[in-house]
Amino acid sequence: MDRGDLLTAMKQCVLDGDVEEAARLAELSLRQGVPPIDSVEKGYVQGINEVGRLFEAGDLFLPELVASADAMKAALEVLKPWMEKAETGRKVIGRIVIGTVKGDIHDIGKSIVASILVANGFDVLDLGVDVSPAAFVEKASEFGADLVGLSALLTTTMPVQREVIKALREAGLRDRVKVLVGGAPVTGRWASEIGADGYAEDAIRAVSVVRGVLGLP
Ligand code: B1M
Repeated sequence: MDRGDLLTAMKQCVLDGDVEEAARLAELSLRQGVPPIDSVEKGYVQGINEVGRLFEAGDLFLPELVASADAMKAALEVLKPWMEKAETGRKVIGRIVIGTVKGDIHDIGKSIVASILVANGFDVLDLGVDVSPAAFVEKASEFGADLVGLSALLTTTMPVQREVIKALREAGLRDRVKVLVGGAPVTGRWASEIGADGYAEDAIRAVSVVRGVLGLP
């Protein structure tokens, strides 16, 4: 299968919610030397974005959305170690605590961002989903984080990003812990409005934004 066909098949298996096929294609892409981030962004993500559009239009329902997310996650499980391995052997250049904010269980994008940051030399503590402001504060302090990354996929959970920033300020951590926000509904304008230090549209951009925010060369 050539690379174009492989990426198309990746998109299709997410649309079909086909978990086995998603994992099989991920293995195949590794054998064929396709960079894992290309498989994710140019293959599987195209499928889940299309699923989102169909769901919004009412042409697809929650069980199908769940099946597609499961297929996406099966592929990520295969690709994650390879994404994180891409640039190993470098020293740790920063410590990051990341999570999806309280009330929100979307974790696919956040996990991709976490893996790409690991691959680029950051020590990343992933708190998972539905993380409260208090938990972000506690873990950022314990971990000695330079930056906290907040993912939100729902318009209703975006305000929790602001609450985390407030909680960091109240805990006296805000002057030494930077904040990056992201997630499909989040914008640069929103980031400025809530006083975040940075916003990244996708995982690749997150790396350069984090480097900039932390003043790394
Ligand atoms: Co949900 N969902 N969902 N969902 N879901 C959306 C977000 C939605 C836009 C779909 C739609 O209607 N078109 C809609 C939100 C509408 C809104 O808020 N206005 C929606 C809804 C309504 C819901 C439920 C309420 C549905 C229901 O129950 N009736 C429910 C809410 C549950 C909850 O969180 N409380 C729900 C549930 C689910 C599933 C569980 C079925 C599943 C998630 C499974 C999982 O994550 N484990 C799911 C999915 C899969 C989606 C869509 C289709 C895809 C999300 C995704 O994984 N995208 C989504 C539609 C969409 O976003 N287009 C949708 C792929 C991923 C790679 O992209 O997450 O955007 P993304 O991440 C990108 C960038 O945004 C960025 O980098 C990533 C990689 O490039 N990024 C960051 C993300 N986080 C970042 C953090 C950073 C920096 C960059 O720094 C810290």
